[in-house]
Amino acid sequence: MAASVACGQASLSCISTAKGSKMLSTGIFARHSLKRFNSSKIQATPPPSVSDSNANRWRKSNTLTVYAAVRQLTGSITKPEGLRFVVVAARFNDIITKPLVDGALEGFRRHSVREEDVDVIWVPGSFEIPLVAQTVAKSGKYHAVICIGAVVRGATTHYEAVANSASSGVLSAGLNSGVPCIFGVLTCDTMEQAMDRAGGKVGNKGYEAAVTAIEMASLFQHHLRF
Ligand code: INI
Repeated sequence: MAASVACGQASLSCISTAKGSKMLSTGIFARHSLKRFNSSKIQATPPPSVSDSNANRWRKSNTLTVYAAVRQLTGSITKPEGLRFVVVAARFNDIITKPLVDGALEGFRRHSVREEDVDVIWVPGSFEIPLVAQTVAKSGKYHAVICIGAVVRGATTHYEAVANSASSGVLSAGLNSGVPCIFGVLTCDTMEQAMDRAGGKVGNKGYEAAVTAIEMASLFQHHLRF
């Protein structure tokens, strides 16, 4: 049983259909008037800013087919109870990695992860992250590992080697352990770009990594235990 719902940038939420089954809706879906064609097919009305001649194009590009009987599994970032995390951080370029770690800890705090459920391990450089990440991931003590480093092209000739080793190594750590290993290693051309992402104008990638870790840990804990 398929249903068409409007799809916008707003986050997904659930509504009930006439038959009581759950369907996904979006902010646009909620904001604009709805026509119910049958128990499962729903269409949103374009907002007033969309002209009549563009209305059909709007409907087409803002419509997502949702199958009411298909389960949509996703992790939660609002219920971190019982989840434990470890941050593996590189000291190299610590002018960048310290604020990234702070950002990650702030991300945990703001999402109600208790301080005692987070450990931080420091390693010399980003090249050392994957082995430690894999070791802690396999320990069974944590539900997700956050890897934090800063590889800056301008500062090294072996940028490619360190950056590639860190990214493929963190990927392997996750695949080999079955525990989410989140890639919070910045790979930037300049120090300025790195600073922009460590609490500067582009935000804090450590904070984002923490939120990703919570969602992935929750997804595995609640939906992927086969
Ligand atoms: N480590 C980093 O985390 N970032 C870098 O930019 C970097 N540079 O520029 O070389 C770096 N090098 C150290 C590397 O990670 C290892 O610690 C070292 O090679 C010893 O294995």
